[in-house]
Amino acid sequence: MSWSRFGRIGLVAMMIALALPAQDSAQVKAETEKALRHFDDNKFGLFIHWGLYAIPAGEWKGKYVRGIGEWIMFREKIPVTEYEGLARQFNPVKFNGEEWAQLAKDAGMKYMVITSKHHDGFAMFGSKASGYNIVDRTPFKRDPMKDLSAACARRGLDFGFYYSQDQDWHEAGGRGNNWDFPEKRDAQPYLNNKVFPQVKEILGGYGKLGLIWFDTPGLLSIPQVDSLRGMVKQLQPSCLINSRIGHGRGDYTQTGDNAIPIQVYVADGKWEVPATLNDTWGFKKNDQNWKDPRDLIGKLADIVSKGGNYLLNVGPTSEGVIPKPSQEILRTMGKWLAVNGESIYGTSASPFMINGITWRATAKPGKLFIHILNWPGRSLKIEGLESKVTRASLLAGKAAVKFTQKAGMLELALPAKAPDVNDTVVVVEIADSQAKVADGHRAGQLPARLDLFAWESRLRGEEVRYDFVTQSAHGFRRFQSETNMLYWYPYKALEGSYQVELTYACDDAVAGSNYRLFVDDRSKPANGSIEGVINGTGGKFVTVKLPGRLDVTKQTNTIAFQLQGDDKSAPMKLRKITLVRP
Ligand code: FHN
Repeated sequence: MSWSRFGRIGLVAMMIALALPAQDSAQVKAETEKALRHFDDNKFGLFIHWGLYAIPAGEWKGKYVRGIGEWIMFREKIPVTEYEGLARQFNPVKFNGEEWAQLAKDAGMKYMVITSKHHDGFAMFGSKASGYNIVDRTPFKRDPMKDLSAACARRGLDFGFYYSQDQDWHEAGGRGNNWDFPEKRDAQPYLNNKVFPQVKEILGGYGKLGLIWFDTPGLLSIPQVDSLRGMVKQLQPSCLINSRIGHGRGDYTQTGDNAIPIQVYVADGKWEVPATLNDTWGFKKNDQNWKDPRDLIGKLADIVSKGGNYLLNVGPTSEGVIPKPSQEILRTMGKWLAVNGESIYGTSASPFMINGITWRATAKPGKLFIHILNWPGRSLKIEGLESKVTRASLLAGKAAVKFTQKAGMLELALPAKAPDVNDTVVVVEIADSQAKVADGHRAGQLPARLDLFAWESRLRGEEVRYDFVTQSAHGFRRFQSETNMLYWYPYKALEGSYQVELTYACDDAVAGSNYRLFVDDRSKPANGSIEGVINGTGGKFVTVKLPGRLDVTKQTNTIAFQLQGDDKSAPMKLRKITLVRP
């Protein structure tokens, strides 16, 4: 056999070997699967973004900096020598690990993930691998992660670390800082000298970790990612790894930021939504756009009903204080969970396809929990349940709920007003262990007309807001960066070609902007868009048929809506888009 032929075969074989995930041992597989079941039962966790960026807190040299607060070094191209100076000011004298862990507990959260090193390269733990850390470079001089991990353990909360394994704006070998380090980077020395040693430190110094939350894997190679995974699993086999380690080497899928799949999503196993309470991860003193607890409790039910976990973020100040509005929101969620937690923890995904925002379902053997998010009035009709209903009752207070069930239609008799405007849960007991649902109504199927409400979208931008009264989003201002948009996330659920209807309201005085509704699958420029003009509606909600088609594929990452050109019609109120199969 000639060398060239052997060479080619050998090269292909090597490429296949490199592309295949390095195999976990049987022990690692077993520990990972057990940890995933526990993670799935947990459902709800606290994310914490805490670092030097809490000092500028969204402002640099007297100027407000748009966008997420922890990216200020990048957005303002702050030189390393200047940004490092923040460490000398960082002295979180009000930090109290017991209080932070208790807040997570009071919120009904079961795990915590905190930034050990974000993209700015600064370690928030005592690191021997890099002197650029909170113990060696700040007046605080101690490791807050020791307190926090111990406080979580005392409360039975799983503890995990966020770690940015590729972006590092402090190091020449890290990715992202081309204003101090314009030359081409070689990642390997950076991995060998900082990433691997630091990940080993966080795995060895803070007890049993529930997970390591890697982020923005960027340009790391498959062997580099495999080395990272291998080290984690060798040191703590039960430590879960999220998909942002890269190259499909995670144990569970990390959705996009604030990105919720629009249907039940179980095809790829376990997943988790990282989400903010306002518009930033790291503290910004001017970001007071706090989400309504009703929105967040509804999102928790929505995510869990689709098979996911909810990782909700706080950004503490440079003094070590979690902003009061964040605390209040989380405690409100905790109060709801204290009464309704049975409908969240340890449940499985809805057996029904999803269409609309009136209700969601979670399940346990012999039971369905119907989460009523938008009160329908004196009755709620649920089509397609074939299992016999034996009893219905309010989860809070246990009062019986009258119902009828005939010809595949379950009708629940409801009080005139919602007992709990955040989410009223009705327990529907059924004769089967697993609910039987009629064809055409099952999770994984789609209706001929699918409503995608603004509430189900990610509101991206600092001006766009959701209004519960009109069930619509408004504030579609346009900016160079962080322009205001809505994103819906198919996550493989929507393949097809659709006509689209738009339901919106727009005062005549502000009508006239152009809009664009488009699909984006990242791999190439948006591969399908519908454009038109926002016409006046006299301020009333109307539904209009849009020209053209929207083609959604398995690769489609988002369906997006934005104004384009000018933003005169920014105050328009968008309630929903409807995808119509022709
Ligand atoms: O760039 C980071 C960002 O700062 C933040 O940490 C989020 C959290 O999911 N992750 C990356 C952006 O997706």
